[in-house]
Amino acid sequence: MSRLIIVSNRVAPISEGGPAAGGLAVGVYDALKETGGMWFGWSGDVLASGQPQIQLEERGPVTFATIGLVRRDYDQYYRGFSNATLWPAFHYRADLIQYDRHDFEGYRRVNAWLAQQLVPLLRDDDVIWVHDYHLIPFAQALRAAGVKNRIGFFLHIPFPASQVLLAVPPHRQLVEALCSFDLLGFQTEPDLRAFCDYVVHEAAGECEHPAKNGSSTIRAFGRTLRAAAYPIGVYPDEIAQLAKAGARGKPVRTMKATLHGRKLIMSVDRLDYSKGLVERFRAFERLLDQVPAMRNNVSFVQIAPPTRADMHAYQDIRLQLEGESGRINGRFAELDWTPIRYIHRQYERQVLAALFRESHVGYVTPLRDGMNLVAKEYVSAQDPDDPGVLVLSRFAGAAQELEGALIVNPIDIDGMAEALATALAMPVAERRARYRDMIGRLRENNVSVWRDNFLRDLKRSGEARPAARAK
Ligand code: GDG
Repeated sequence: MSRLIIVSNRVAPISEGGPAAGGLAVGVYDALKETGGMWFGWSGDVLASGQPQIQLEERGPVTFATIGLVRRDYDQYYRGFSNATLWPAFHYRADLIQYDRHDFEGYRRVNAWLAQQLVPLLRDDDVIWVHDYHLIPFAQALRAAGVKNRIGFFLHIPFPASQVLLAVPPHRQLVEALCSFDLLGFQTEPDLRAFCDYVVHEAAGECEHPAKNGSSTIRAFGRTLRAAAYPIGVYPDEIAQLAKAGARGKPVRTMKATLHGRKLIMSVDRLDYSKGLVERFRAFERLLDQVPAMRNNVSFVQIAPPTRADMHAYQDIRLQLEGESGRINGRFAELDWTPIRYIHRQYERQVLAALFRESHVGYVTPLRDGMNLVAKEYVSAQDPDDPGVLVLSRFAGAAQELEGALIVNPIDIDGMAEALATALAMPVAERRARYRDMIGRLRENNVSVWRDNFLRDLKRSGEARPAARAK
């Protein structure tokens, strides 16, 4: 069996039992344990001086290979091109795109350097799976170093419409770099279509879709490769267990006591401008405005742990949100009731799952999101007899699958307020029917299915390569 090599910007922190982060990290780690292999990426350390050295840590059949970044590389590759250019562009925020050609050079330089670090650790029949927008040029860099292995790429975030991608000055180099992979995985069919649209209309390439299921064939930049949508999933039964256990725990029981029987709306997101938090707060305010009976009868808990806090756009959204929650609470709070509990801190997975289970509404309304695992975790955590209702943005990849949610447009504040009112009043029979529909899909398409489908197609994709070389 070929070894699996996972390459991602960050390597999930591993404790004795496996990755602490859960979900995706566990899914990937399970595959690594099965075939043996390596997880390679940045350690998270930023070095003030000196030359970063690769650290190898063996855990049974899996090697964790991590390396630090020097300050300039962190600034250009991570804060710069990855997170100030690609992240806003790929989330349709052309207004927030910052571009500096030195950062793009740094991005390519770091990709090439990371690839050089990996090459001596590779064996001929290793299968390499690269993750996310930080590493778009990685296959090109490996190919330049003579690597002939199969290399796949999964994009966790949306692939933008061509007109938005064109705003990123080196858009053509990025798409050409993507075409150096053997298989491209996107979260949803619309993302795949957006990629094909660029290939056909901006790069004079071809995109051939299969008659039935299966991957599309892309011909562009002198290469032939495959591409398909692989919606990422969760382990729903594991989350349900976690939620049940957590609901018995002290933090959640104490929190529940403070509700005094009021209904609970729950949201959990990294504090990112793509997650639509400001619009979400305003829609909750609109609900209180328009339905006075809701006042003092519903509490909204928003957990939003910090992320990329050294970047301006993230400092801005934090200030804005602090302003909005203060304003809305100032307007509606009573001596015994705070409408919005906004918490800028991380919680344990088990506590989150239990809060999902105890709540009446899961309020997940990103402006754009590749998939949004919180939506899937929310549904998984529910009590089948008395499930909560998911209010979900149409712009989350998850909306393609979770048709049992109340689907909203996060720009439409009135529409979201109405959906909240509908969710809070929904009879149990309808809640159960919606839950059954969604949990069925989540079980069918869990994170193992996502991983196995991608790896199956990656192993097959090698068949397309000889033709590509002949061109
Ligand atoms: C990217 C794409 C895509 C959040 N707060 C805490 C915490 N979390 C966990 C959630 C969930 C994960 O972090 C967030 O995943 P999302 O999918 O919601 O969003 P991104 O971080 O933006 O992820 C996204 C994903 O990649 C996978 O492909 O779905 O579209 O943007 O698992 O539960 N976990 C803990 N404490 C917290 O306070 N323990």
